[in-house]
Amino acid sequence: MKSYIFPILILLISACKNESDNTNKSAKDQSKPLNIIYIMADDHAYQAISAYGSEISRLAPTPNIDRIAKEGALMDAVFCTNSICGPSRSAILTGNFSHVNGFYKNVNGGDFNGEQMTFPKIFQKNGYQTAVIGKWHLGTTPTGFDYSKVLVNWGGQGTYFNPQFCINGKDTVIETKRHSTKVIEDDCIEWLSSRDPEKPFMLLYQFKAPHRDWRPDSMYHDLFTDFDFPLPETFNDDYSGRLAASQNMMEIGGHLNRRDMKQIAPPGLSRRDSLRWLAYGDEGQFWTPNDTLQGAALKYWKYQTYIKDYLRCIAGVDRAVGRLLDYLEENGLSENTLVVYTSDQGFYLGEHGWFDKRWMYEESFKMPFLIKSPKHIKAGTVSKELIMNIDFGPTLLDFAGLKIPQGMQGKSFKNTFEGNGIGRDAVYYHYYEYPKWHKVQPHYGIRTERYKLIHFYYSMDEWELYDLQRDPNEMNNIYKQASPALIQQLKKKLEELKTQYKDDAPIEQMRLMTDTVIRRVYNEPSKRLK
Ligand code: SGN
Ligand code: CA
Repeated sequence: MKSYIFPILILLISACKNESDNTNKSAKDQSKPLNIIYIMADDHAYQAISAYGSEISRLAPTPNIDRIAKEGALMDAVFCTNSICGPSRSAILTGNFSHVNGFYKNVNGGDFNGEQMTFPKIFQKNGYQTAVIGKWHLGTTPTGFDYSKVLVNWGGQGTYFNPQFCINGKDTVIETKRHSTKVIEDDCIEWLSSRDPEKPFMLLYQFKAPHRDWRPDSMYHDLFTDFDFPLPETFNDDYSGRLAASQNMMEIGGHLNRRDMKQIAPPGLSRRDSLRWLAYGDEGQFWTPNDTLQGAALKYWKYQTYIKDYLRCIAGVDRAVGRLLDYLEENGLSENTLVVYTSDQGFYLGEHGWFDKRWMYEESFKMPFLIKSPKHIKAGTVSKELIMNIDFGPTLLDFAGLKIPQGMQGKSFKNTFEGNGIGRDAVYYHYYEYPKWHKVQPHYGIRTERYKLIHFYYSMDEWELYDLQRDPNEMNNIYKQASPALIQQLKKKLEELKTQYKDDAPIEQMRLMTDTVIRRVYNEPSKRLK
């Protein structure tokens, strides 16, 4: 009898022990702080991410970036508050609009004040290991990070080849072998591998690609050589009814320069003359690569050259994202790591005949945003919630269970994934930089689910109104035809948001913000290699 009882007892005890181990393990997992990886490309248009389903992306798919949406969510109405690099990045870091965080222009806009509250600082204070690797473009040394390795050459933009990085604000290194995307990819994996596994982490993983002048890694040169991309519907827009747009300097036909088109400067020129030769076209100067290419054929050639190089740069980014997702899986980190993929703003891929960004029109205003966190977000979620880039910081903090500081204007949208709305019926936008680069008139405006109202106020007084349901390409400015009741309702909302976000200074003061020259003090020369 005794001989039976003994093994049964052992079995019972070990079963109980296993159960308690499992409970402990899952309780431990539940209580483990969430890791965050925030991936941001530079100028990556949502049209060039296949999860968003555009025609272009069907021909140039991004299977790895798409995995994030497949395993998590695709956000389809995320907007930038000021659609250029530095201003978008500072809005994201601080959770505040440009006029509040102080960094509202890339050109003559000074440097980012790193003393203010940013979301990475809160992660750092709460025991997270924090790092930023890649593009930064804010002049001052990153604050709130245990480790930073950021691009510093070419005015902080960095270059695709021979990029220079500044490490922790001190040591500058130049990379002569690998393409910028590959260096950033390798550095992020290396940082993750050498972290303290006992502590949570928060990594900003920020590519230079696919920013102008679109120079892909040579391993992608053979992509897209056997077909051409279709032209967007609005490729030959004549800007009628839109005065500000008609004054732009970002046309595929008129403003792509020789460097963009990978022309080689004639031998024997001084460095200065060679740079000037390559920049020829920026101001609308006519040039053609040979005597025969003219008119529509020339514009077509420029478009194909541009879009193919742009998409080749994205192929590199997609590869890097795939490697990161694999790394997380192989190292048991997938379950407890939230991953975001976004871009600092949208971009024109020939729509309205353009490249670049800045306008409040959809292609540059809308940001791609894919997010996964298996514990919190149901795979395959698609959201149309109106989100702004100032919401990113608060949302990441909220997911990690950290307190959102009172001073942040953005709002967490975590509860979107719990089936609730965030209670917002319009987003607000304000762009300031003028005339360099690309001659986009300063403007502010609002977008609701259906309408967009824009005011160009700098050296004109022009209102534009679009019905996005009937006119998703924003070709018909209906401001003059719309019912007074609709205009009144939208202007009321605009005023409400201006007051709510404290952007209610008189127009003269706004113009002054455009005109004021704030010198860059910290910009990289001291950190740059000579
Ligand atoms: C550079 C580009 C511009 C671009 C700005 C801002 N010119 O100046 O075309 O709009 O950056 O880009 S280039 O000839 O130097 O490439 S941003 O992403 O930093 O906002
Ligand atoms: Ca950018």
